[in-house]
Order: sequence, then C-alpha cells, then structure tokens
Amino acid sequence: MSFDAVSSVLVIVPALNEEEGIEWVLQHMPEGFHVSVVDGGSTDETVEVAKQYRAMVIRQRFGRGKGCGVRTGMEFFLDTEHAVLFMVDGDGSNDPTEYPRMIKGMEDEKADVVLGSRIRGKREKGAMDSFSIFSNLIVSLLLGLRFLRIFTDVQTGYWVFSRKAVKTLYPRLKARGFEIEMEIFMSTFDAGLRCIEVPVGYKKRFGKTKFSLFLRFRNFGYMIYYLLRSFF
Ligand SMILES: Nc1nc2c(ncn2[C@@H]2O[C@H](COP(=O)(O)OP(=O)(O)OP(=O)(O)O)[C@@H](O)[C@H]2O)c(=O)[nH]1
Ligand SMILES: [Mg+2]
Repeated sequence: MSFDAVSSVLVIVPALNEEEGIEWVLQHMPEGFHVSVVDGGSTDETVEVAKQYRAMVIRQRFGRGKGCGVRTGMEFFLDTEHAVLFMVDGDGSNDPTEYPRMIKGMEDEKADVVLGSRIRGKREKGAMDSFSIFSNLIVSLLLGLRFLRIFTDVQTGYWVFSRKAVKTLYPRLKARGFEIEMEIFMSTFDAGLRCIEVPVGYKKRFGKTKFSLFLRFRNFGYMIYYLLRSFF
C-alpha cells in the first residue's frame, strides 16, 4: 500500500482548551490532509477556532481525560476509509511539516506504528524541562527493554498508525488519561505489531499544560502497572 496520497491520511488532534495552539496547528497543516479535532470539553474558543479552519470537531466519548479523546479519535477513524491515522497534540509543540517524513518512515520500515521521539529530535530551548526529559527517558527505556528494544519517548503525543494497527489496538485500549500513550506502546508489542521510533522536533507549546506534576507522578504508577501486566 502506498501512503503517498495525502487524502488517505486522517489527522486527529486531541484538544482541551487549546485555542491558540490549535490555530497554529491548523494553519501549518500540510495541504490536503483531512483533520478532525477531538474536543475534551473545552471552555475556551478551541471548538470555534477549529471550525473556522474547516476541521471537523468531534466531542469526546468515554469520559474525561486525554485517553478518552485518543480512543474517540481512533473510533472515528475506523468509521472512515482512511489508510493512515496521524495523532498529534493541539498545543503547537510539534512541527506539521514533519508529517510526510514520519509517514515515509512508516512505509520504508514497513511499520504499523511510528512514534515521534522529542528526545532524539531537535528541541527548542526551554520546550521540555530536565525533569520531563529524564522521566520520559526512564519510562521509555524500562518499557522498551521489556521487549528488548530501545525507545526514548513512549509518552509522546506524536504517532502514526496504519489502519491495521488502529483496528488491532482500539479494542485493547482502556486508558482514560495521560497513561494512554504507554498503553498504546505496550499493546502494540502485545499484539505483535511492528513499531519504530523517529526523531521529531519539539518547540514551546502555546497555552498551559494539562499534564500536571500530579499526573506525571501518577504515570510512573501506571508504568509499573503496565510492566507487571505484560508478564501475566
Ligand atoms: N480531547 C482531549 N484532549 C486533551 C485532554 N487533556 C489534554 N488534551 C490534549 O492532549 C494534548 C497533550 O496535552 P499537553 O497538556 O500538551 O500534555 P504534554 O504534551 O504531555 O505536556 P506539555 O509539555 O505541557 O506540552 C494537548 O493537545 C491537550 O489539549 C482531554 O481531556 N481531552
Ligand atoms: Mg504538549
């Protein structure tokens, strides 16, 4: 299958109160990509801005939290005919001009899942603090080693999935919050899908983070849970 046709790509953007970021993301979207914003119940102008840029807006299902947004996006994708799902954060921290390169990586490596590593890519100064770099690395190395592979950024919001991957992963995903990326990563290997990591650039986000210090620590707990679960 060739991923050359941009019309075969659906970009899903989970967003919660990202009125500034979403505008930047949609302004920089490569020509021809279909885009849907999964809104997590924003109380700012996120939905209005998305509609202004002709993105389809979907209200998230399953409850509150980013995981529910991601799963809603996958469910929506499976109801369409698109061949590739691109998942990207709505805060403007990722560079959309890298999308074609990520999809090419998927095609060249015959991968089902591609994750964009902000640790291996070029980071704008101040875009990611030392704690986030360190904790992302630890979590990624531990989870990757479970499968005898080296990954550096499994908590990234920047993913590409083949249709086969979404079909396989969607029924397995139960996460409601920011642990969704770890669950996607573990489920990818559990299901025997081929996963690669490519470097991506990272810049300072617009607006305020939704990933609080409390949620960052909670993700460590989830890491242990997912690791243990993978053995049984
Ligand atoms: N649909 C939906 N999106 C959410 C929810 N919570 C966060 N998001 C979005 O998920 C993406 C990632 O959230 P961020 O706050 O940027 O978290 P992060 O990228 O880990 O942390 P930063 O370093 O602050 O960028 C953003 O586009 C958020 O708007 C939610 O409950 N529902
Ligand atoms: Mg972000």
